[in-house]
Amino acid sequence: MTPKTPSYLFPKSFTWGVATSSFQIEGATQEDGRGPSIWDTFCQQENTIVDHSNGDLACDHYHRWQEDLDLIKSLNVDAYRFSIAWPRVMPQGGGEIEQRGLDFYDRLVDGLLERNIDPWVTLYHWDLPQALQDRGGWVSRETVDHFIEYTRVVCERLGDRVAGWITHNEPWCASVLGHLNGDHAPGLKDHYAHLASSHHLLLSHGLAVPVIREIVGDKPIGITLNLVPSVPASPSEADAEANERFDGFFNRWYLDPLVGRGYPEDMLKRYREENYIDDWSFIHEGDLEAIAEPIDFLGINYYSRGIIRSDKVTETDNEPIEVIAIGEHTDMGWEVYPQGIYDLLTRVNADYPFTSIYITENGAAYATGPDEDGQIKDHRRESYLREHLIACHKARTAGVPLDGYFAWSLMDNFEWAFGYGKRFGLVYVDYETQKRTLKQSAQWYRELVTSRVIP
Ligand code: IFM
Repeated sequence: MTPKTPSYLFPKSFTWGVATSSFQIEGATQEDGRGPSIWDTFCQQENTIVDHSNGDLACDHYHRWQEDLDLIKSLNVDAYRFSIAWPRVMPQGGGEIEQRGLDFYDRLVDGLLERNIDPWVTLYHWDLPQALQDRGGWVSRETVDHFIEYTRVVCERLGDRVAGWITHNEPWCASVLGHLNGDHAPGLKDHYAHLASSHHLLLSHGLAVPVIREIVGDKPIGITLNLVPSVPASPSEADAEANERFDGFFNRWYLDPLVGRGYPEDMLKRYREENYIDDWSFIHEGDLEAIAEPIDFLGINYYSRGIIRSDKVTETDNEPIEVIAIGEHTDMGWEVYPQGIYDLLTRVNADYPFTSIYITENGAAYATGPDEDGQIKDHRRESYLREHLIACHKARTAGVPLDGYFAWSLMDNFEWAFGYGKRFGLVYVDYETQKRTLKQSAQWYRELVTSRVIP
């Protein structure tokens, strides 16, 4: 008898979605009263974006949103995760509210509901108003207060219709890439800025949760972390230690305080021993309790794993970095490692008490464009998604409360410091004409979400 091919069926209640973020797709950076964000400023600086591009036009989603919602509808997904551009809603970060900015998101939310798609909102996906950066940005505690003010404004306007709320996207990126190695806006390279910003991002999350809850009621509220499962490159003690440190630096620094464990002791000890910073006064009494405000779900973004070597450390901060030496890679240079999403999900579930988990991003950059017939045969993306989803299915079978999956990304877009060269979309964007074309992976994804079985 030939063995039966396993069937990977997901329940009806499982949420299937696609994701984007404001700065990466909207364009229209100077329209309808939007204030500048730190990414507008960063793009204007020299040697920040590899192709010297910016977000001025991006995917022109601000004008083409109806067409884009039709595209999402054509994928048959349950949900769309997008972020709100803070400087569109509050151009100065606080105080004055720009109604035209709020109106845009109001129309977007209604447009989704008309198409029977659940809107999932991320409040902060890195486009901080420049006016707040001028006063210290996330290094300053004042930004926490403004985030709460902004959160309230958005929830009061959209809270009756949004299905799920995410406070922050990937605070590791905002604090480390933005404040420690300078690859992202605001481009700082400073130890104090790294830790103070990470603390203020987490604090603003914790303080925002009850505010959101008070306004939106029982809708799910969470935060999204980019997590990297890692292994030592060799059995040496030094690599094992580097791996432990990497895990503390990348994963536990964000996970532990969210569940009331405070910052990891081993990391605090290391930072103290190395005199990493000498002023910890940014942590006030009560902050750790505030960060640990219970949430309804944890959002996880997974792309690849880390293989850690003690002799490979980052220039600015002596942190171990992952060495990717084996296997197939995406255009980002990231190893394709589907087992990692299983390892990560089961580890988070074993070590932390989250009762619901969503994969809020997963996907791959491949530049595949249209062939002579105009077809985009992105087999590698389809296979990447398929293998990762099989691993997600296995994680569910192993008891992980994984309740949904959002593919990154709906369409090709501005990939931060890499500009427009890295294409993560299920939908191909011709940046000259702004024409959108479904890739083969999009058609595969539609089949999956329609049948709820991995094809
Ligand atoms: O494009 C980004 C997204 O903004 C945040 N998560 C990772 C993606 C791919 O790098």
